[in-house]
Amino acid sequence: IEGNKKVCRGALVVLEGLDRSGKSSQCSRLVNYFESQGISAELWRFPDRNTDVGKMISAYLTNTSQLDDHTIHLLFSANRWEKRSLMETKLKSGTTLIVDRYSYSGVAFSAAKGLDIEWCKAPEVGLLAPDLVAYLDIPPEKAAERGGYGGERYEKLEFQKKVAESYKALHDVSWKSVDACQPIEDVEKQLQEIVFDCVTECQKGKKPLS
Ligand code: T5A
Ligand code: NA
Repeated sequence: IEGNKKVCRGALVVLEGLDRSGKSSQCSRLVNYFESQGISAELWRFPDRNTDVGKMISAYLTNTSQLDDHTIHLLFSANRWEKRSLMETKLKSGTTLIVDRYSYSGVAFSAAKGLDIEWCKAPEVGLLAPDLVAYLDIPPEKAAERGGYGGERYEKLEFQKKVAESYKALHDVSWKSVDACQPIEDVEKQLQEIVFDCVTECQKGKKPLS
């Protein structure tokens, strides 16, 4: 006999934006906020540099290895696929996941190199769909001023301008944009409101996980 246990799942929340838009800062603030509200939440990030695939990605990003553009694209995607089932288990057990970059980074960065956007999207099909995508909106020039770019492969103004264009092409009405040029606490407040609404919707169990 199937039980009729009430489903109370976690929300899959994704933060996207250019390098230095403030994603990592805001992701940790969000997790702290939800924990203070008694809501179970975890911080996730892609690339996850700890797996074998993640180590290959990290070597590429730090310019210690060279890879064909298609190859690195598929590795970024594989890095999400290797975490998919754990992601599903966590969400079903009621944990909200605050994810620092996801498929949109994968598509936006590879498309910025000139790869066909439909080709870029294909390996992402079948990954879990986010309940919310929050976009930290900042002009590339402003982002470049923040703390200085490190030495990683994509941290160059000209390339970030192209990434901004690809993000624009991916943006749909369901995305929530936040002005990432505001003081860090103001961005935090706005994100809290947007994300809290999404988390409570998911907890009611009305939105199936897809
Ligand atoms: N990538 C990623 C792909 O090509 N394909 C993929 O599929 C994926 C998943 C690594 C690279 O990989 C690419 C994209 C990236 O180029 P990463 O490891 O996420 O991705 O990159 P990081 O270098 O860790 O992080 P970012 O550069 O993206 O920075 P964040 O997380 O956006 O910004 P954050 O929070 O670290 O803040 C940056 C600085 O700004 C300050 C912070 O204190 C910090 O100094 N700051 C603010 N200053 C003023 N006002 C505010 N509101 C501020 N918010 C933050
Ligand atoms: Na980051």
